[in-house]
Amino acid sequence: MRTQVTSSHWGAFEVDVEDGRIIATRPFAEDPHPSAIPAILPEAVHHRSRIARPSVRRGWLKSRDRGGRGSDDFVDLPWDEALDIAADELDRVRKTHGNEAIFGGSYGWGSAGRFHHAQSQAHRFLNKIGGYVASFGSYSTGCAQAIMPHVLGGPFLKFLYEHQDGWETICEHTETLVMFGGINPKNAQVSMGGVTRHETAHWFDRFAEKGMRCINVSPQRTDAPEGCEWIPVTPGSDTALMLALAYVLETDGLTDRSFLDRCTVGFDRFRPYLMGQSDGAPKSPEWAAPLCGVDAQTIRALAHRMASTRTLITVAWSLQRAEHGEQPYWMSAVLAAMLGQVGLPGAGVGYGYGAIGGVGKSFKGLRGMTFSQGENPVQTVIPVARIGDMLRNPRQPYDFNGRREPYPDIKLIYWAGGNPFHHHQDLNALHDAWTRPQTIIVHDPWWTATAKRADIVFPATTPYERADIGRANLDDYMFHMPQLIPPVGEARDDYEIFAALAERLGHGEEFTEGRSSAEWIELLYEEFRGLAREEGVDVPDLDTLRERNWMRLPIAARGPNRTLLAPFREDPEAHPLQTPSGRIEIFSETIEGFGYADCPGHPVFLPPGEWRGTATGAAPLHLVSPQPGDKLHSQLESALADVAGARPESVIIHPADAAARAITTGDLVQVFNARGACRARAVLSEDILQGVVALPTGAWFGDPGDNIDPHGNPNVLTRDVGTSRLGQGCSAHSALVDVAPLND
Ligand SMILES: Nc1nc2c(c(=O)[nH]1)N[C@H]1C(S)=C(S)[C@@H](COP(=O)(O)OP(=O)(O)OC[C@H]3O[C@@H](n4cnc5c(=O)[nH]c(N)nc54)[C@H](O)[C@@H]3O)O[C@H]1N2
Ligand SMILES: Nc1nc2c(c(=O)[nH]1)N[C@H]1C(S)=C(S)[C@@H](COP(=O)(O)OP(=O)(O)OC[C@H]3O[C@@H](n4cnc5c(=O)[nH]c(N)nc54)[C@H](O)[C@@H]3O)O[C@H]1N2
Ligand SMILES: [Mo]
Repeated sequence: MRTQVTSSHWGAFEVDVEDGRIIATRPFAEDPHPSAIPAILPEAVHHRSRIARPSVRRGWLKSRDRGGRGSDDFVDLPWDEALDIAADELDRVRKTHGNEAIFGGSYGWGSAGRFHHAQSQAHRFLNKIGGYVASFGSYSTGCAQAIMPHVLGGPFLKFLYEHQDGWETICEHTETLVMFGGINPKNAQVSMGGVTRHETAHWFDRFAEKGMRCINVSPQRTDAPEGCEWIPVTPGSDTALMLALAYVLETDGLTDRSFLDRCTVGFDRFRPYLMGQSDGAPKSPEWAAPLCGVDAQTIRALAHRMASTRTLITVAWSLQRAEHGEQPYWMSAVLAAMLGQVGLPGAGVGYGYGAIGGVGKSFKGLRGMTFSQGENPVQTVIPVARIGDMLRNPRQPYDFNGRREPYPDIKLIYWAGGNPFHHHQDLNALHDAWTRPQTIIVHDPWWTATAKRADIVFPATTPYERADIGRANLDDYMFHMPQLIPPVGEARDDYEIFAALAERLGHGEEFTEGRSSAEWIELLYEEFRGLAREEGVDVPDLDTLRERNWMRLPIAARGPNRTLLAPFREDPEAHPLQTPSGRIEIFSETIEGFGYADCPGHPVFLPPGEWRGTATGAAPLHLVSPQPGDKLHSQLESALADVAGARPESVIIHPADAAARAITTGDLVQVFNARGACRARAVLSEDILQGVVALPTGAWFGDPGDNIDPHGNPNVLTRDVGTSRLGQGCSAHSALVDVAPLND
């Protein structure tokens, strides 16, 4: 038996290997709160749901049929034959319809590892063969990435990862932490590319010792660690609550006028709306209370507390993964500006603490170790969550952040490293839209719902079957991720698959530049080493790292560090924001100029199409579909689903809502609305607001014949609409459903 360490999106862990099989995993010794996710790895990696061989769908192979996706069987083919077929098809499509007919956004998390990053591999390959239609943003923060540059300037992700206050700063200075959507250590288990030391829970212990007041404003108590106060709030109503807090500041003389004058523009254009002069509705606590479910007295007391103490407002990403998700993001910045504490350590506003483990950590940035994707000759880009819309409406115009463009007419979809039949909303509608392209090619290690709905499927290796380097910008460890086992079945690395296709299409040399993956890793690593040296960080050579398996980089910031917007606060003339005015934009002429009713020139409360305010007898409950605690998205699901009693997935429901439906804990239920239905197992809890149910994402979507999804995938229920014409993000958290008992 041999034991080595590897890294993953959910952290580092030790792996025991015997006779070419992973037999056990154990926590990494330096991780104070290791994730339990890797425990299922031995079962998952060797699971019967692994794709054994290249597979081509029978109906497509015979007659280019498009209707049988998801129900047809597959023909196993030798690699060379399957690669020939895929290359011929790519060539046919690019010659007949142009590369604008190839959608290669290929969104998804895939696996960690600097070189074998499936999405980058796919993009590089498609660029080399003439380009592809790309996608912008993410399901995580797509809407925020569109709205926040108008408000605070700068790429939003740079703010988030490089400038926001670190945990040390918060611990030292913050007195009141107001968390819209909570800060959940369950989600902080993972981080893009890896998080080695899981520390979020530990920071909350420190906050408690210090006597910091931590207030979780969320439909679920469990969205923040135990010991935090809980203000239950109706999903989709946070902007109303923030407006009422702003109203109290303004009417009780607590607005920081001098900060607004120095550092913001447009308060005078916003104030008439806040005070109700422009629409006859003062945004008072009495106005907000019935909308958000928080009583007026609580709102007043919270506003006073926020104005009289060092207060940090944090907003979870989930709030913008909802219809009109632009508004709570914009309004939280306005509220922070009115409090006048923006730019002070431990105060102001921050986004996505706890969403992933890396947010709040501060490290010296090190560049390098990215596999170049090259240039995309095709200019067409769609907002990532509009894929269903795109497939349904070829050549039809749509709006996005001030531009109006037609959707491309897609004939071929290429996906490697993502699972759209996990991540997209309204999966039954996506299944129908998915019949429109002529050809779908997918790489995945497992027979996911997406692989099952493809025409050509290539089995990809997992990270345990190839060597790589593990390193993330939000982490201070670096790993040589060894090849632990031989490829399972006939799986090949994404790189090998793309190299073979590029070769057949006459671009082999451009794709590989004559290098094997080992040579690429060596090259990327040496580049990184050189750049690190320039930053004064010594990194050993690759052989040494391979020998050591892992190392900690001396890049952690010491002591209280980073404060968001401190130089700007100090001197807004000398350090302007990258907004048109150089200030925080409470009113945006740019956005006003777009003329969007669903995102006007200043923040407003716009109720979602589906929320408690529009609840009907047919769909009376608000569904939130958070990330799963036991895994990353849909990954490792096939093995988890084997555990007795694990599926269908659990739905959390308030005891009063359950009683009205004669449901008790453990009952098999169906969750349903006009878009679809899924099975679930009821869990009664007082920790969720009455009228709301929570069903995590990640259960594998079933087969086309199922009229009720067997495992509990919430995306059969969610609505496929953009957040607004501005952000066009994903609106997963805005959906109404009902729940009913089922016979077991
Ligand atoms: N209802 C609802 N839906 C949501 C959300 C929500 O909150 N609610 N959240 C959204 C968010 S924020 C996100 S980020 C998405 C996540 O959606 P995805 O990122 O698409 O989900 P994953 O399950 O991580 O998909 C990764 C796929 O890559 C495969 N894979 C892993 N390693 C490799 C590899 O080396 N090569 C190849 N070829 N494949 C590999 C895995 O097997 C898996 O099928 O879901 C979104 N969907
Ligand atoms: N274990 C694990 N961790 C993960 C992931 C995973 O799959 N598994 N995925 C990662 C990814 S890709 C992402 S993007 C992040 C996502 O991180 P987040 O966006 O923060 O996470 P969610 O789980 O979607 O939502 C968090 C909570 O928001 C609350 N919520 C929903 N709607 C509203 C609302 O309108 N108002 C308020 N106040 N609260 C609301 C819900 O109760 C929900 O539990 O998580 C990351 N972390
Ligand atoms: Mo995400």
